[in-house]
Amino acid sequence: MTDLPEGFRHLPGRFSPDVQAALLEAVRAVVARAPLYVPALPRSGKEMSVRMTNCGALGWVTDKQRGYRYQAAHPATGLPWPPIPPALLALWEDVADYPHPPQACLVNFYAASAKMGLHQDRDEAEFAAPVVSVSLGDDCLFRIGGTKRTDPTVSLRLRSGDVAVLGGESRLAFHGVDRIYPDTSTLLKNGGRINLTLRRVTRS
Ligand code: MD3
Ligand code: FE
Repeated sequence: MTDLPEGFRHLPGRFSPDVQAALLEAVRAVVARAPLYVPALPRSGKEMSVRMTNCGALGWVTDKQRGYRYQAAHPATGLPWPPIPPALLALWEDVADYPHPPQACLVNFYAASAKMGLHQDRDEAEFAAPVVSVSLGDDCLFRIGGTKRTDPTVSLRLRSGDVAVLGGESRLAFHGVDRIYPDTSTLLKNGGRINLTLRRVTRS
């Protein structure tokens, strides 16, 4: 039994079902303008199982040729990312304890079989800002460890409406999504899980 890393905060049920439905509509509007795409790992070109898009001034993208990076345009359409929905900017103000607004909001879509391997988020230049995550739809099994890949990990279930704040030591903790629990939420008509992560990318 290991402790959660310092600076990790889990806010279960931070959003009511009504607000979750409103956030989902905002995400659908983002996806209509910035379609989900299939990210690929650098060098190997292996496709990830999670589908992604972004909103905000900058978006996190990855492909075989150019690898992990932030950029201002959608990789397929070449258009700027849509703005971050006001309700998510308000959440950041409420929980981030950081004096500047988020620059990027990564939208991850998980079908029932999708997962995300253990990794660190280190493509940002600013680690003093937390990452703020919102879960919508089916539950997942989330795992978080320490700042070394071999550190012990703890698993917890993230549910629709939960928020997680990854600040302090936890900002550089290894983490991943081991599985989705199908049919655990009725929010998404066809099932699956959406995770939104709000981030600061550049140093202020
Ligand atoms: C811990 N997303 O987008 S959210 C990611 O559920 C990512 O889609 C997962 O890992 C998902 O990079 C996990 C919770 C989360 C987000 C960012 C973190 C945990 C984190 C950054 C540092 C440490
Ligand atoms: Fe991550």
